[in-house]
Amino acid sequence: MSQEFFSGVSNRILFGGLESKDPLTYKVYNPDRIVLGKRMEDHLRVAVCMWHSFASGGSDVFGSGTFDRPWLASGLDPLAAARSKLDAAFEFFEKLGVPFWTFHDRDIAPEGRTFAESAANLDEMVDYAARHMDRTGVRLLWGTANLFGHPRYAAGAATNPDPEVFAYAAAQVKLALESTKKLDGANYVLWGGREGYDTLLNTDLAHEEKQLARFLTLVAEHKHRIGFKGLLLIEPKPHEPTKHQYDHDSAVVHGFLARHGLDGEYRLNIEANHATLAGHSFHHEIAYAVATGMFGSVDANRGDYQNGWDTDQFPNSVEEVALALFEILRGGGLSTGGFNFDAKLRRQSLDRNDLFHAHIGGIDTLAEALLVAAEMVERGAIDRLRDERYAGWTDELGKSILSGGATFVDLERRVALGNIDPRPVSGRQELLENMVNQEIWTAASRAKADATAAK
Ligand code: XUL
Ligand code: CO
Repeated sequence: MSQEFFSGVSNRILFGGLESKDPLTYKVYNPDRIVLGKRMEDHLRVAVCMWHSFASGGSDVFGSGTFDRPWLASGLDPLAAARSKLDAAFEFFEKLGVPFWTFHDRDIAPEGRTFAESAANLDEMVDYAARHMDRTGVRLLWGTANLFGHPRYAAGAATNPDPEVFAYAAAQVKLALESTKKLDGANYVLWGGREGYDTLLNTDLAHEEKQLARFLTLVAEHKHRIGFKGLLLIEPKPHEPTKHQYDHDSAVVHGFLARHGLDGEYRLNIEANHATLAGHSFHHEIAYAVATGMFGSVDANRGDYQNGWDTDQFPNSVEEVALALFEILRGGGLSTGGFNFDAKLRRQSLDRNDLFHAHIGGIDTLAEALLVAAEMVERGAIDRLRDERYAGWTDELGKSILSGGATFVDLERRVALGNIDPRPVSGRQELLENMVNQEIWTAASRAKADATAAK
């Protein structure tokens, strides 16, 4: 048994219910609870990420790390430190009781002096992670490559003006994809780290589009060559680190993929704070992805209403997550995707145990939101109002328009005859908003009743 890093938490975090006074229990999340015929754990497929939670010491642009993370101490042998980091992470995953984890290649294995040395480090750490996964039963939701940290990627990876950087990025993604396959990952993610520009004055947009399309084609080709069965996911983000990121939002990525014949190969990984950075709601990005058949997975977090950057806080709004989950459930639920906590502690939350509090709160928020969304689906009242709005399209006129039978000439004739005289009807927005709130309040009072009954 390796060193215990979270000795302040001796047991696995269990469901305690709303009445529990112990902050180290779940108040709502109960993995085996059946919701719409499926276990809560299987609905949410929660994952903890390596980068924010284990590879970062809490530094920001104004100051150095503040977190108590012995596995990141300076002066350690890089591979020994990488092993300790994974030991700490798997101890945490196991105690938290989550089914999945996620990582970038460089989160788990240090970059070497040469590419060959980096590759050997990754190989060694992938084997080490595999042993932890076998021991704990924790599975890999997705792997990815860090194509933004090293100075060679300052001007982008696939969209770098230098083809040698493209080649280097390709080599790195090849190994990260193969590592993900080795660890039986459910998906592989591509977030466009520095694929974008800081100034148009030095940027050839048309050329960079061609490069990015070529890169994504090569990723898909390699996926098929090695027989990786997981989904390839692209994670949209509008800006940061570059002024303008090419994968701006779901609709832009979808359009790009369709333009290059790649929409059958990729799905979307939607991050809540990236949605709000793009001027959308999280709900919008999820709804767009579900509506177009492009939904894949979620990076769970939230932004700050006052800030224009990616604060990556843990989610705590039941309403925000419930609206997203409502769309996901209506679309048939998650398949290979999950809810990955791409979220970080505030710099002053420096205790190791703050990692538990952050994840427990985030997971309970997801769980409560799931109960609300399931109720919205089951009750069906919101769907009925929506269906009513579109009822005309099931009549003869609507059908003839959509089937292509009716031309402009036919439609003009019918309108001119005076048979068509549309009347505006209420969109009922406030009523619908009240219905969502009613589900939130009902779910909260039901949880209270459950807790009282259990006493
Ligand atoms: C950055 C971000 C990434 C991706 C994985 O904003 O979200 O951590 O999720 O590269
Ligand atoms: Co993310």
